[in-house]
Amino acid sequence: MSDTAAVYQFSAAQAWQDPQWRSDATFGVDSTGHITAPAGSSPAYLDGWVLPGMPNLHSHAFQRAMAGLAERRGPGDDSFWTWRETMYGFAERIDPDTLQAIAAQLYVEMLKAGYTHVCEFHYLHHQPDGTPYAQPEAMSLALIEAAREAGIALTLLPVLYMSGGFDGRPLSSRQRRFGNDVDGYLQLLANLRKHESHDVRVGVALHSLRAIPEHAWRGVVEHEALKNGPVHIHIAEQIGEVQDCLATRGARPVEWLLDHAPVDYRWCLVHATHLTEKETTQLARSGAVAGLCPTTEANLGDGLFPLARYLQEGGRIGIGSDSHISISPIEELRWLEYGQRLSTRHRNVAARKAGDSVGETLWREALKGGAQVADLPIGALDVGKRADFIVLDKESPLLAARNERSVMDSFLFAGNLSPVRHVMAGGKWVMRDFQHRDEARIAARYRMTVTRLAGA
Ligand code: NGQ
Ligand code: ZN
Repeated sequence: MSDTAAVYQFSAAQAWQDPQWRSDATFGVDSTGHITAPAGSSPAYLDGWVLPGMPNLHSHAFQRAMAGLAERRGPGDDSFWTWRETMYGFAERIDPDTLQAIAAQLYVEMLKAGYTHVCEFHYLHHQPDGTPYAQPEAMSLALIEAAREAGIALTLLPVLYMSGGFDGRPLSSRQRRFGNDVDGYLQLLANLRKHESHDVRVGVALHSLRAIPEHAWRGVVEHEALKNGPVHIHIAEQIGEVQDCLATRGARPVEWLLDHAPVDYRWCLVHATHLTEKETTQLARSGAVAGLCPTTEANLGDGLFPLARYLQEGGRIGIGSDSHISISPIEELRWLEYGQRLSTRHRNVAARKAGDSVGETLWREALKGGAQVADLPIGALDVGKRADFIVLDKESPLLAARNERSVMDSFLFAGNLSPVRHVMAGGKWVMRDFQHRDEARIAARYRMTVTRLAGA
């Protein structure tokens, strides 16, 4: 079979081909897992609503295993920073095998929820005391292996992490395993790029302005071999970070970044919660993507992103499940909109003009922004894109009597039982009839692993 031989032909009852549903859609899938033009042979019928799978643009896989373990009140005022201490304590116990077991389970759950791709913002590089593993990229390889087991596309973003605060202080003992100097980091990237494939892309991540000394980031972002790839960074998530940045650099985090770095379509600014109106407009016009993680941002008490103004200025967004307190593109998008309704006391905030559907607007924008910073051909049911799609259950009572105008809003706002019935990722059926192809084995290994972690 040649590389371009069609291995599937489909026709779909209804397929989302931006900007609308099409009832006559037909397409093929080749042996590399990409969409081709239909080739005429009798197609298999996809009896349901067919949507491009959602890219998840921000994940720290290991945090899934501590979801729900930081919801009990501590001795003082709980905050992002006290949660971070709990998280650091948990991170110390993760090794390559436990990481693979946790990540594979997480990625199965993502696929079942409708994510067909994940950007892994990965900073647990070394052993807990900071010593490299015998194979220095062992933790990254565990993530690649987990993605392969689950069948999800991966943009692996090894993270550069150098200092413990804006004042340039060294890493704390609990941060040592995150650290690399620029040369070590570039070597890690070079080693990992050998593992790139149709399913795996490697990009750059800078942990945050507080973790990268001013002199260091340029050598990475402007490095010849990395010049065209994505660059992700956490930014302006917490007020404390804004204040520290003002105190040490005389500017707010996003203001500083826009002034000093070549922020453009390659960049994903994760959270970007605390923005002035000027920053909001400038970020929107930069072409970068705001990486919004509404359930984590709510869980950690971050604040609300100024969505209405940002979209009005043409800003690009994508969604991430970040700490994995929830794994559901529906819930991320729903809370993105609900946060705005609660704070502005208006409805249908994300929709741009009269007649627009909020559900369609959000799904469409998150597909586009996620694909942009994933650096893989995803996010649309078009020829040449990865065959990454989900089929909503046409038997679901939720979708009864829904049509092209209403189905996306019912899917996003009204469902608590997910109607995602089948999932194809990279041309392979990873979920059929609500069942992932390897979910029993992966879940059993996950249970054993977290039970062992809990006893350790
Ligand atoms: C992280 N997570 O790197 O896992 C961060 C917390 C930090 C979120 N910000 C640690 N959601 O920002 O220093
Ligand atoms: Zn994060």
